[in-house]
Amino acid sequence: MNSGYVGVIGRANAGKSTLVNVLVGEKVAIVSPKPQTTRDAIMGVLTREDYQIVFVDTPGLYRAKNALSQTMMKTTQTTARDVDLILFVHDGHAGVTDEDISLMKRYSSGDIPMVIAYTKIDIMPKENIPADVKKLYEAGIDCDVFPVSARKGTNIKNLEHELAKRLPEGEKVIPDDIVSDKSAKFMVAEIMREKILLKYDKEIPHGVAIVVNTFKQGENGVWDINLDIVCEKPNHKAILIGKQGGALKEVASFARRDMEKFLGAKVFLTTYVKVKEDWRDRPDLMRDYGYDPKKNNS
Ligand SMILES: Nc1nc2c(ncn2[C@@H]2O[C@H](COP(=O)(O)OP(=O)(O)OP(=O)(O)O)[C@@H](O)[C@H]2O)c(=O)[nH]1
Ligand SMILES: [Mg+2]
Repeated sequence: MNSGYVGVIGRANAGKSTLVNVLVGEKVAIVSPKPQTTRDAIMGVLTREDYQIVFVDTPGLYRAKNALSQTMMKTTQTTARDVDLILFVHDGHAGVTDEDISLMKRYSSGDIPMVIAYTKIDIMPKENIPADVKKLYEAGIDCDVFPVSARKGTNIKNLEHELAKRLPEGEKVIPDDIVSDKSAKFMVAEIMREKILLKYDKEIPHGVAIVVNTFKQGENGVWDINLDIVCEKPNHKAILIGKQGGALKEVASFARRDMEKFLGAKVFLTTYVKVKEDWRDRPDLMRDYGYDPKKNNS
């Protein structure tokens, strides 16, 4: 059989996590319309009878403005060096810029083979596709390009087969029943962050970290989850909570519903908003929140 690791790389907001979720057939990574949604390398495993593809979703390429985004970029670079194949995800509906071309060149110039998923074709004129593919080819990018829509499922099966074909021959690297490398506790924190990304604007969601203090299932089957929503400024805290706690109540209720779906049981969720000024530039706090700046120094 063919098996191996596929690093999913591309600009922030390109649609990487959505594509990984669709390929894997389960939600392993959160998704939002805001850039820098994904902060970690997240594994999503697709096991079929005759191949296994281990996708590694990564933080989107973005100009780092603080220690957190620097750490995220390091995570992406480390992943890109340590996979069998790179799946470069490009947002087709955003057109092809010189910056896109230079990023594609950078990732296709090494020893690791690369293919391009040209995604979001459901929201763009189809006639732009051949022109963009030609532009990439003329710019010297010598990779196969697969136009897809993760949202509509267009061409996803074909992409899956093409990726499998390009992986080396070998045994499965991950046991059959494993879909992600992340714990349920991690996913619960991510679900909370996703709802915050969807509800709040500007810097607020980007400055949020989630710390899960309690995560245990009672004898009656109900999960008791207590978490801190850490933000960067007192005025962010006020906005997160909202008038008479209304905003937080709403966002927590959306999060609780998704957590219940994910855990398959009732959830009793309590949330607390805390302020830690500039935590995104403080390595000690970043480490406490799961974004260790030293982790990917290899
Ligand atoms: N119309 C359409 N929208 C899509 C498609 N794929 C992703 N999106 C949307 O694009 C936005 C970004 O998607 P994500 O999957 O979070 O993008 P990402 O590349 O993982 O982003 P980062 O983690 O921030 O780097 C979301 O609003 C998605 O719903 C697609 O095939 N079609
Ligand atoms: Mg993502």
